[in-house]
Amino acid sequence: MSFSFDVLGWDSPWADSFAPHAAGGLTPGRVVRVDRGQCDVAVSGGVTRADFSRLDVCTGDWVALSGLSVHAVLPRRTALVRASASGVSSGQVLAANVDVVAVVIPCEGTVDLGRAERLLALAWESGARPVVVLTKTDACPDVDQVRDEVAGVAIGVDVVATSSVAGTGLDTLTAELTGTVVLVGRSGVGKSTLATALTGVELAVQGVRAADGKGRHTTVRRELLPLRGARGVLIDTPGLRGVGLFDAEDGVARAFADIDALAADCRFGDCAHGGEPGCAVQEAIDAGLLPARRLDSYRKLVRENEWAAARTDARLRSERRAKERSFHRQLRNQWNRPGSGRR
Ligand SMILES: Nc1nc2c(ncn2[C@@H]2O[C@H](COP(=O)(O)OP(=O)(O)O)[C@@H](O)[C@H]2O)c(=O)[nH]1
Ligand SMILES: [Mg+2]
Ligand SMILES: [Zn+2]
Repeated sequence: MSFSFDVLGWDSPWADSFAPHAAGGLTPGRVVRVDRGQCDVAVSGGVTRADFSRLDVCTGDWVALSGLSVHAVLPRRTALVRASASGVSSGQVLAANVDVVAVVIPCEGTVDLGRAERLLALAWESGARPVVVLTKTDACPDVDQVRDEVAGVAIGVDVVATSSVAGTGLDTLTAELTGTVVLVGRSGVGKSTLATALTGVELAVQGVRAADGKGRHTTVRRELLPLRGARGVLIDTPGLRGVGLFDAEDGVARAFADIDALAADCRFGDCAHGGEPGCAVQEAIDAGLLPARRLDSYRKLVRENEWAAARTDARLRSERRAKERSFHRQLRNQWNRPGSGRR
């Protein structure tokens, strides 16, 4: 597969950002796939495999190549980040330099609104524009009802109903997608099927588990592919089971802009909307203007975010302490070394 730099989103700000590397004789490229310690980089004229030891490289990054290794990662414009499962004091970057985050929600069973809210907070926090994609509408008896329900939690976000099987809604969706698009959502919601419809590239789609007990095909890597019609590129992601928020205060505020607006009228500036007097948010619930479920969801995400922040602070503090200790030890050893003049 080959990508044009225009389709990949190369523009004059990227060229400026790359200029010092160009002066050093390095080559620009965009990471289209990451494996253990190696990545595929789209360069002018094709895709090359490169090493990237000791660098934090993610699908979507623009990099400077020196031969067959990544020498530097250009500063990211946007990044989709979740709290890393390992508990280190950093987030895990799921995709870099994304313009549109498509939150994928299937029209089947009861819609998990809390999950939609969480993914929207993550999407807003990335700095990219969120859009909600409803999938599998062919299997849904009342798409309008689902759309209304989801629209109620997707403030300021377009909701597009699609069926990859029936081929409906795909033109409307395509019109929404420009630049670098990433699909996020739980495993099985139809991301890879949709990605195949939007790119024309056959992707691993989950099959029904075969009778012989063979494993299902699932997406295991984040992979960047050109969208049909040369309008941009798409990143398909493996299903996200856990999507912890990491440093996502602004994202939560954007995702809950309705509550944020109400909160401006609470009597106390630091109102937690948990029964304080003069709480405009509680009043809105009592008046039937805001679902209590949505406030619960908001408070849960705020608490989670605060907890993650506190944990990060604690970890950073202990990392700093460990560094200080080792520094003191080093000093001590230096002083105690024979010939240091102080024995
Ligand atoms: N009825 C219906 N099923 C779909 C549609 N899109 C995907 N599926 C099915 O949903 C399952 C999961 O799809 P997949 O694309 O692998 O989901 P992913 O895990 O999010 O990448 C597969 O069995 C698909 O055939 C659709 O538009 N309609
Ligand atoms: Mg998949
Ligand atoms: Zn309040």
